[in-house]
Amino acid sequence: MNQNIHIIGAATTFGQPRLGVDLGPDAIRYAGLDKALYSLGYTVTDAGDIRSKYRVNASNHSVKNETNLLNYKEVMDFSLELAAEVDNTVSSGHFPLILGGDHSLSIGSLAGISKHYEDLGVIWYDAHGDLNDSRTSPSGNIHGMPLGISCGVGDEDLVNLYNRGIKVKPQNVVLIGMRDLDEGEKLYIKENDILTFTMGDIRAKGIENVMKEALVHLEGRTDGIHLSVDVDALDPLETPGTGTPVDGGLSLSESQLAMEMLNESERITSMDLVEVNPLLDEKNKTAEKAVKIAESLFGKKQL
Ligand code: EXY
Ligand code: MN
Ligand code: MN
Ligand code: MN
Repeated sequence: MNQNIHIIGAATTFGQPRLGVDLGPDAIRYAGLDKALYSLGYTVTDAGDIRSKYRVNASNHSVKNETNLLNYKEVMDFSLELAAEVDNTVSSGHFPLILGGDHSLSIGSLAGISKHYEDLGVIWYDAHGDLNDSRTSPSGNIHGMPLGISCGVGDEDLVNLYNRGIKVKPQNVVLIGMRDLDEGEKLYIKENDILTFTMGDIRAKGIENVMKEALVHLEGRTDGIHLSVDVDALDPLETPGTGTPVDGGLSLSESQLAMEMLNESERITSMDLVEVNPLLDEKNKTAEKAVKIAESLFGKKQL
């Protein structure tokens, strides 16, 4: 594992309608992220937050463009800024740890990271596929679209953001924790043969076997793996402070085991940790779980 971690706060809320997710990066910091990683022996630097130059207010939030995309300009500008910061982080040899913020931030993080890899793998640990485009999306919320956009589907300017062309090949993607997929997403997964582990699969096989299969699938075909953890992958009993909770999710302990296995693989080259919304939380519990997930990825073992 890269011993130099660079934390980037991606304080965006424009990918979805619930205010407060832009406070996620500080909530995770206050839960002790820096100290936890430092204690594991890493060098940790923190870029502070990238914050939209647009202020959220009733007239600019949740405005649709002509193609069913909410807060399009805000998401576009933010993604460009984040992509540049992440690109610089990888160029300087650091591990980018991007704290969210809503999941639309992955448009920017993947745009910046993918410049450095020929065949980037992506593990998408989430209750949702985030594979919609403006036609399939039931909501118009761009946080339901970042993986689709990164795979080359949807709005042309978002797809070609920062560097032209697709950022991730669908065959290099693994979905884990799925339990809320829209019809268009299911079709896209099927047509592109994306390796998908639903909660049903995880209950049947166990998380250990699922992670083994995921790593075997990405072996050989990828030259780096980006891990995108949406805290709503966990059950809402564990992580209530998030905007789109779905019952029947992963436990903390299963997630820690999954992260430990990724640590042991030594294949993870960047990470997003997203959708922590302290305004929806119980005493910062969700941010505390997010810190535990990060600790496990960076090598802390459960007893
Ligand atoms: N699939 C739904 C939509 O596109 O609106 C819900 C998406 C929620 C996305 C969350 C963050 O992972
Ligand atoms: Mn998500
Ligand atoms: Mn590339
Ligand atoms: Mn989600």
